[in-house]
Amino acid sequence: MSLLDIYVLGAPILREETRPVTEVGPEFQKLVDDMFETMYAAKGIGLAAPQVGRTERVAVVDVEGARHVIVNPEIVMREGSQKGEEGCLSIPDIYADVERAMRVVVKAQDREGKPIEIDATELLARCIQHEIDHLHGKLFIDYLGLLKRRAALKKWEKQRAGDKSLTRTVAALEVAQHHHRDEEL
Ligand code: K2U
Ligand code: ZN
Repeated sequence: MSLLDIYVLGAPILREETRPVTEVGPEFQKLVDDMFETMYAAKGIGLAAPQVGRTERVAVVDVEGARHVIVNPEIVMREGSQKGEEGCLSIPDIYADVERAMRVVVKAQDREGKPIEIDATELLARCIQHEIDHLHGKLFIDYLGLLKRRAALKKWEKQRAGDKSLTRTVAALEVAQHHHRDEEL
């Protein structure tokens, strides 16, 4: 598995529509594995293909251990509302409150292309809505009012301080030290 570069705000790919996934062969499954590894290394709980420069309509999520690969996802039911703080791995260090549906039911395919249905609430619902937005070129800052969005973009430009690169590299996680003392003895 490999760590992929994350595209940041300003990279055109983040604003493009993704293409429906039509085959889930080994190359696709390697992309999914690399997306999970990159998401964990970046300390995210979701990651969508455009964020790593790919146009496939696929995202990965891991919210409190609920791990999902969502291929060609469609929200078929929305219920209630929740307001909560969001960030984005493509817009580091910018946070703002976003209103989302409290509950969503999503029809998608899994990493083998099998149809799945996910009934999610709270943070998992928020994360899935955030990722599906990515698959249609939408970012959480698009939901902010004019003043809040301007403030966020001003902060983003300031912290970029002239850095024009459109990608960021993610530091590999410390390799988990497996303590098998008894087996070593
Ligand atoms: O898609 C992404 O950029 C990863 C997002 C997903 C996300 C955003 C807002 C709320 C839930 C999920 C985040 O950067 S992952 C970082 C994070 C971790 C825990 C809670 C909120 C955000
Ligand atoms: Zn994001």
